Amino acid sequence: MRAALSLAQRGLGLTAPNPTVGCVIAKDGRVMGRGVTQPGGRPHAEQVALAQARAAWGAEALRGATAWVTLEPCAHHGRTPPCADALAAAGVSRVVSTVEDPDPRVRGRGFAALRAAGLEVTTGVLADEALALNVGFFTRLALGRPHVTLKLAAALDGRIATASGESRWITGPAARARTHLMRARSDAVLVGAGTARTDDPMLDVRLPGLEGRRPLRIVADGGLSLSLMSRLVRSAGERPLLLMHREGAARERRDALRALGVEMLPTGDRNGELLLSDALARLGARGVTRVLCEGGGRIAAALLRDDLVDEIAWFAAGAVLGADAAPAVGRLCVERLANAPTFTLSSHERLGGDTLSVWTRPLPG
Ligand code: AOF
Ligand code: ZN
Repeated sequence: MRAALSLAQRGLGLTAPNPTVGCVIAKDGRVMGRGVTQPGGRPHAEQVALAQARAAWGAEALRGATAWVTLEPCAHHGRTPPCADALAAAGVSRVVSTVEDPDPRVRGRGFAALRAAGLEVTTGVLADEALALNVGFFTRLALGRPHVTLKLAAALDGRIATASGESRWITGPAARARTHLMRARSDAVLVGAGTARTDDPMLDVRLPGLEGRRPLRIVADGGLSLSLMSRLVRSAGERPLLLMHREGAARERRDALRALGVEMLPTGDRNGELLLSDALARLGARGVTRVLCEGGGRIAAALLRDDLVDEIAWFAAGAVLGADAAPAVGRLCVERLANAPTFTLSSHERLGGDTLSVWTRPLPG
């Protein structure tokens, strides 16, 4: 199952709105086929692994094999026939899996179909790892919006820029490379308008072997202040760019941005502040499952205030910048500790001279 999970991990950022699933088929101690959900979400992992096993060993050899699958095999007739039926028809005699697929078309029907066909089914193996891997898929199905990770790269006192506004680079190369890996595994990368203006970021993936990843780049830019000459806008032809803006933002500006290949997402607002929950629900509806928010302080605070942060990835550098520097998170107006957003430490590691701590919150329900 660990091998199947690490196969599945390769699909993160590529399979939305579908989950990324890994499948390993083995018999007599020998691996016969491996598969991972293909880019765009199809073919499913089981189909890929079955095809590989058949090509290498012949169809007959699959009789009596065991399939290790990181999510309940599907039971619905989508654009491809159900994986549960395909496993049974191939003669696989045992399926080992993790958790139920919460897609209303599946929800236990895959396991039931396998058992009805006479296969031995074991579930619950490495269930927590399987849930963590596809947390975007599970969050979207449960809440109708993508899973949101807030990335903060800050000094030891939580400041992200000096008093004069200098912010590059607080953390070192290992932390930056990890950020690029996190981008590659996300469906979308989000920043606020202030960060887009001061950093003029590209928000692309610059890691050997992963240059082809093109997560949707999003700027929360209520008044459409983003310069037409910014690197984000200038690269909108090759890498998708979406701007969340207030419904009343200037029409000429919208037309000019659209003409440059930028997609517009008109979003409701409360006293001029974009309703990020609405915008995220719209992103969920179009299939986005994993969003990485890279700041700055204002959008970080807005997301936290509206209870929209599922995970914080906290990169800490060994500098102290002091209260005259910009904070990683803007004003939250928390008066009582009991009302502060709280997270639980899920991992902590050293990255060169910096550290990365990942803090999470359980999915409601
Ligand atoms: C599997 N194996 O590798 C994946 C599954 O639109 P469709 O027909 O491709 O179905 C999408 C649903 O299939 C998705 O919501 C989830 O329930 C399941 N994904 N199932 O057996 C896979 N990716
Ligand atoms: Zn399937």
